[in-house]
Amino acid sequence: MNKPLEFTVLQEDKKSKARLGLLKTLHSEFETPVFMPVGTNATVKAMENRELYEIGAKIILSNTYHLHLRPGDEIVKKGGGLHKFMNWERSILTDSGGFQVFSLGEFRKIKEEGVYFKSVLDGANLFMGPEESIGVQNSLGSDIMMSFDECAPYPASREYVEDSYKRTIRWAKRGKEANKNPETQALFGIVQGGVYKDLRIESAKATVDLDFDGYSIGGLSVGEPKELMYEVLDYTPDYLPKYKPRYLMGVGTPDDIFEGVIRGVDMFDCVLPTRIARHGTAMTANGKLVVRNATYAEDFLPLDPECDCHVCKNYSRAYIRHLIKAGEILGSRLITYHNIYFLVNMMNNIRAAIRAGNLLEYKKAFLEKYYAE
Ligand code: PRF
Ligand code: ZN
Repeated sequence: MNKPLEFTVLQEDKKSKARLGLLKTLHSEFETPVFMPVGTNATVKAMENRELYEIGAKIILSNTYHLHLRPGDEIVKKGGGLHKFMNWERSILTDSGGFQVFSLGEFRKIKEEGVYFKSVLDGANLFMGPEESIGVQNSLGSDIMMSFDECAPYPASREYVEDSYKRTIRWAKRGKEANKNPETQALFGIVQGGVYKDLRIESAKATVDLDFDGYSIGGLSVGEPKELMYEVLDYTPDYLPKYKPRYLMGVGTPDDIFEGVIRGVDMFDCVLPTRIARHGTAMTANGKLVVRNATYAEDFLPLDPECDCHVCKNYSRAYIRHLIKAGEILGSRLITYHNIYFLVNMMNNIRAAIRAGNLLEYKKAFLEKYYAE
């Protein structure tokens, strides 16, 4: 049987659980830890693919739920699959829709067979279960698919979280059996269990028993204190196979990425850099910069003087502020480009630091500067 995904651990950090890895899918190969820009509607908002290539993004994330509702996975399939439809040559990871059904659904009812919900677009009554989710992801043809899961809210009772993680395991098994393309599309299992240590460990063990191509850690960054998330990340990776990729879902502030990397996480995604860009905020080595602010009206420096990106080499804060104030879409585009570059570059530096054996020093220096008052 051909393998849809190959993962090699190239080097392990001596002072933390961080690892440098090489991940190969049928569309691209790249080193990990990696940051995946979010392209929910088959587009990383405001970016053209050639710009993402130029930035160095090797894998993007897209959403089963959104593409199923619009334009419909049958249309994407007719268009030759998601890669061809959006003309993206590199890797694509698709989230299963489990999380999106919960965070976006108007009305939703969780049953053993799956989730009944109303479309946010036209109010139609819809259903998605593990077989449907994998079916849609098979039509999209993503390189890495996610199991259909339930992300319990925070806070949630032990009883609720226990029920929910156990159902997630049963759904993961059904989804794996429903996968029509195991030779071309990898499938990850998702560990849930909230912030209850024993439930997390049981969830991890049961998910690993089902044998997936990689493992996601879900149910975090849903409103719990950061310390609790780090605590879960302290032990969860120990129950996952060392030689398979680990993905921390929906996590992507610089501090959380560093905390995840030193605990053994390989993949991250977050809407933060693209979302704040559209509201006029840039990420810089010295922290967030609200370019919108009047302070920058006559500031002719680049967004981040330490950045080598195309935007920082060609445009000033004053100009970009003017674009944003005038409601010009180029303003959003330029900040989005820079913010994605910023995180992709941060990941490059993280991998270089693992290689050089000075990750903890780099982490300290980066975070002290980024979060300085
Ligand atoms: N499950 C899925 N997608 C997700 C999450 C999850 O728990 C999260 C939680 N941070 C983000 N995206 N399927
Ligand atoms: Zn820049």
